[in-house]
Amino acid sequence: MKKIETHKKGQFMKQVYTCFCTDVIHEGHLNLINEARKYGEVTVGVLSERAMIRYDRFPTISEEERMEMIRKVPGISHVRIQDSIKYDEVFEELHPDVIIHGDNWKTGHLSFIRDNVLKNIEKYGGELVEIPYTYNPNVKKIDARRLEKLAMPEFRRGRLRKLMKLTPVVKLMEVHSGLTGLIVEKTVAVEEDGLSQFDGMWLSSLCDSTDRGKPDIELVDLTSRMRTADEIMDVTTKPIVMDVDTGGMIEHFVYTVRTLERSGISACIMEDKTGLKKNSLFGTEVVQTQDDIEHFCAKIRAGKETQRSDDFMIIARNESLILEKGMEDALKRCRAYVEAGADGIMIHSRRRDPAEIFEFCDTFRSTDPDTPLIVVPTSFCDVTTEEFEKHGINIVIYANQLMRAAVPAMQDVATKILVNHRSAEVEEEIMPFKEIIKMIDEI
Ligand code: SPV
Ligand code: MG
Repeated sequence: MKKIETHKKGQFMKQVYTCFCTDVIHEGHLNLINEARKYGEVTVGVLSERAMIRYDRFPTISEEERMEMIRKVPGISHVRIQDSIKYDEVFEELHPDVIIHGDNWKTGHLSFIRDNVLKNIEKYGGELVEIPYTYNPNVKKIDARRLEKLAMPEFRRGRLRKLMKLTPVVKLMEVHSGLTGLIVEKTVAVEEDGLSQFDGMWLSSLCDSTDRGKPDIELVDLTSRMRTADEIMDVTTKPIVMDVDTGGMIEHFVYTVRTLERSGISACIMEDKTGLKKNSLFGTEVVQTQDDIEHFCAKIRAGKETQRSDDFMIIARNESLILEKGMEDALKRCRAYVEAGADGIMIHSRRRDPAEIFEFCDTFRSTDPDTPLIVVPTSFCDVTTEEFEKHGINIVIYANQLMRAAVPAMQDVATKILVNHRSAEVEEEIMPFKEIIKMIDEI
């Protein structure tokens, strides 16, 4: 595309570009715009919602509202959507003479974006202007308010449904404590095509029980499970999906639904088993009883009738493949669960080969294009999110990997300290004390 050139007092003005990824305009942004105006005509890119959720926080206002907010800032000539954290398209289309940005992107994962801008400047020409990032008490307060909104129960609860519209596959990671919550909240990976992070958290019954040294048999009661949820919610903002095992008796499940939705949990996943629940990955090695369709449907219906908000989801989890009841049984049951009001279907398998999962999803999708499908690829761990997307899967849950990573690391360190009669030998492999302190933000 041809470069835009604007005339001012008989001279061509330089084209200046900056990208905003914010819900609030504060003095830092105004500073940046004032600085940008000194170089020429200013275009502001508004990072799309789709790109924002991969790179930063979930936006608290809509894309259109963010565009409108920026249009109102004096001194800006053009506002456009930037649909990727990478600037390639911006350079191809606008050929900006100047890119202006705060200097906070020189370190950490944000340096990926800076490197991408420098590569584009090498290819297309242009100049990078970096101005000191404004981070005073006022800006800090605005930032804190934004975080507070994200953590509020009503806002957090509705995010799962919003996420399913924004991203092809929602990625949830297991949490079982405030600390694991922080890890899922803050981990950002640098990939070839940009940055990525987990969309939300899975409050696994297995890991919540294991963390307490208890078996995964519905022994840890709702009050204790909610205590874990509260600790996680205290320090995070991402949406939470709660594993509610069998949901218990219908008369009890309705109370569970109220408790979960009021506290800001986005969804619960309830499995179609009854009696003494055992972990699904035991399969047929232990006695596990499947609920009958009518009773499980009645439980779903009771939950749906009880919930007060529109955004809370009750997801039905089917165990037919786990219990070797066959594909027909799985499909028949899941269709009945959707009919009863389930907001999504989790189909489980304990085979390494994903063939039965794919067959289920393809067949289910051929008659039901909309109901969200959820999988837990603990056994079929070779499958990537891109492959799941091709089979119409909407949510992927990494259900226990943080717990499984932590246990052998702790066992190894404990053994080495015993063997060496001191801790010097493990110092190299454990996190420096100063770093662990820095992980935790103080209010
Ligand atoms: C959990 O994480 O507790 C689950 C998934 O229910 S599974 O362990 O595969 O049954
Ligand atoms: Mg479980």
